[in-house]
Amino acid sequence: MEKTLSIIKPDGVARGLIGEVIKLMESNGLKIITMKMLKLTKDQAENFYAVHKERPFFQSLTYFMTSGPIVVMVLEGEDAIARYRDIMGATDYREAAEGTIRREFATDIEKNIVHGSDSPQTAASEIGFFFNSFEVTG
Ligand code: 3AN
Repeated sequence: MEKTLSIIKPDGVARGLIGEVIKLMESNGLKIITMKMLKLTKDQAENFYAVHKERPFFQSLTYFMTSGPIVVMVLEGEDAIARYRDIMGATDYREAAEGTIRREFATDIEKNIVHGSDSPQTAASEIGFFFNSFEVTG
C-alpha cells in the first residue's frame, strides 16, 4: 500500500467540485485516510512549491494557491501515487485524457483543480508538510 498527498486547489473548492473529485478518487480504489480544509499563507505556498521557485509562473502559482481555501488529503491504495496522477490527468488540461479530473473540469494550466505528489519522496515530504503523525491514520 502506498500513500500520496492530494490537494483540491482554490478553484476546485470555489467551483463546488470537492464531491466530484472525491467520487473519482473513491471509485478508482483510493481511500481517504485523513483530510482537512485550510487556507495557505504566501510563505506556506512558496515553501510548498519551492521546487518551482525559478519557474516563470512561481509568483502567480503561489498567489493563486493562497486565493481561497484548499482541501488536503492523504490517499492510500495500491500504486496510489501513479494511480492518482492518472485520475488527475496531464498538467495541461488540453492534453489530459478523457475522464480525468483536469480534462473534465480544468480551464487553465495553472488553475487545474488538483495537485498530487509525483514520487514516494515528494509524497512523504508533502504529507509531512500538512499533517502530523497523529492525523495520518492507517
Ligand atoms: P503537476 O501538478 O501536474 O505535477 P507541476 O508539478 O509541473 O505539475 O506544476 C505544479 C503546478 O504549477 C501545476 N499544477 C500548475 O498549477 C502550475 N503550472 C505548471 N506548469 C505551468 C505553466 N506552464 N504555466 C502556469 N502554471 C503552471
